[in-house]
Amino acid sequence: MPAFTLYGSRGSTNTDRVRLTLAEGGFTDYELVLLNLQKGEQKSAEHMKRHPWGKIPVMISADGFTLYESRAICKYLATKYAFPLLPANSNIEAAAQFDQAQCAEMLYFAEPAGRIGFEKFVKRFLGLPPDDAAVSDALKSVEMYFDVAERLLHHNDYMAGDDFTLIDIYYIPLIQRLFACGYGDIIFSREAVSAWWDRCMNRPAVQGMLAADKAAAAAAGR
Ligand SMILES: N[C@@H](CCC(=O)N[C@@H](CS)C(=O)NCC(=O)O)C(=O)O
Repeated sequence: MPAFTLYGSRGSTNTDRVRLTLAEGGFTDYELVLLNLQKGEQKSAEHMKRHPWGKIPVMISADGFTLYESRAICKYLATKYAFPLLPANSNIEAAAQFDQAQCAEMLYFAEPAGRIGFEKFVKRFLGLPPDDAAVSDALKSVEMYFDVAERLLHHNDYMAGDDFTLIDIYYIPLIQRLFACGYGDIIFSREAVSAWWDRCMNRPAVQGMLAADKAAAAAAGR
């Protein structure tokens, strides 16, 4: 029996955040159950028992422990299986900087970047036109975000300090979504941000997962 089941969806940035964490930890003893969001499977009575807001991802351990919210799942798994992606608990300052970096990522980056992904990517699958005003507003916020990140990354190699952590993983799926929407220049036009992105993308586990996903999508004709 696998250690846990991860309920997710193909092409879900929040699911990919957890999958990247597992890939970085070299952890494969889990079952991935894919829900079809277009069919509304995340709102089924069965799934609503796992996630009170009817969303993915959710993980349920072999002994029934259930957890939702991608970042909480990533942190739980990294702690439980000792993935080297968290600051040492004994280093109170590093742990506080990690929390600070997580808040910045979640509130100042993921919120507007997620809006762009929804307007330009998800709506295409729903057959709906993007709200251009919402996109341009969110783009301004993301540009401003990376202006600040550019200054910070001149002093730190990674988003939470000197080491690659979960925080860097948290960015990857939504930045890839920005690339898919044609906004890669937000990253490439900033020297330190671009160098940080290369460091993240050149990690063997990240490369391996992205290559496998690309091959699977090509095989499925997506
Ligand atoms: N903050 C949540 C966001 C979860 C979320 O919005 N998931 C999306 C898929 S990426 C979803 O379930 N959408 C379907 C819906 O809201 O019905 C997390 O980090 O897990």
